[in-house]
Amino acid sequence: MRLYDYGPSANCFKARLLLAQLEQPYERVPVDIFGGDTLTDDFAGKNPARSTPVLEIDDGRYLQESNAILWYLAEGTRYLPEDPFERAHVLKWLVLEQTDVMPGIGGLRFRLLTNRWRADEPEAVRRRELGLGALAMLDRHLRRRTFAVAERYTIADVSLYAYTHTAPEAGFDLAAFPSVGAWLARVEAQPRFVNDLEPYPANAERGAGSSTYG
Ligand SMILES: N[C@@H](CCC(=O)N[C@@H](CS)C(=O)NCC(=O)O)C(=O)O
Repeated sequence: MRLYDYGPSANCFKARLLLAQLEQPYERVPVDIFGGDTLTDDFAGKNPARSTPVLEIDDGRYLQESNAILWYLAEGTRYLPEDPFERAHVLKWLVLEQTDVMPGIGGLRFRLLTNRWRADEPEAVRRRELGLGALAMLDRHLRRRTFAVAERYTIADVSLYAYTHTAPEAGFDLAAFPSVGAWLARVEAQPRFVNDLEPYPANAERGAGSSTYG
């Protein structure tokens, strides 16, 4: 198994975290997004959307999209429930992670940290509203729950954790969301938890590299 992977991407970190918790051996293939690696025809052959992560399974087939990768890896393990209703709830959170958490927290954080946006420009303000809404939704949900679904740690938590824990770097104050803070600590206490998310390198700065982000 191979993971085409960018160290500072929390979408990639989701896959790395679950692979570590599953104790699944794999080869990590670094993709330098801002060095132009996702712009090549070779990479488009692996993922037409030109994004990381991409999982290559042992028969040579490719799987794209972080949450689809989590689902595939977790199937048949304790990290994905068997009950159809609980599975549907896991799927619900994987969808909300992509529609609200990733753009509202992760996308904002990336553009602020790499000087693509100022915090007061309209698109940053819009994303901040989305992120605040996502944190409020999670906080309400976690007020009386241990984990996102079925009162146990699942890939819904892996996925939601990835960008939620970076919220302070996007300017959010997690003290306003105490249930989220307590849940982040519960995730971090899980067996074989590892946070290997890397900082953005110099070539990720606006104008410094060559990528789909300009
Ligand atoms: N929906 C995708 C988003 C993946 C994504 O945006 N990946 C970024 C890094 S966080 C990427 O590889 N971008 C490279 C590019 O667009 O050139 C997923 O969850 O896997």
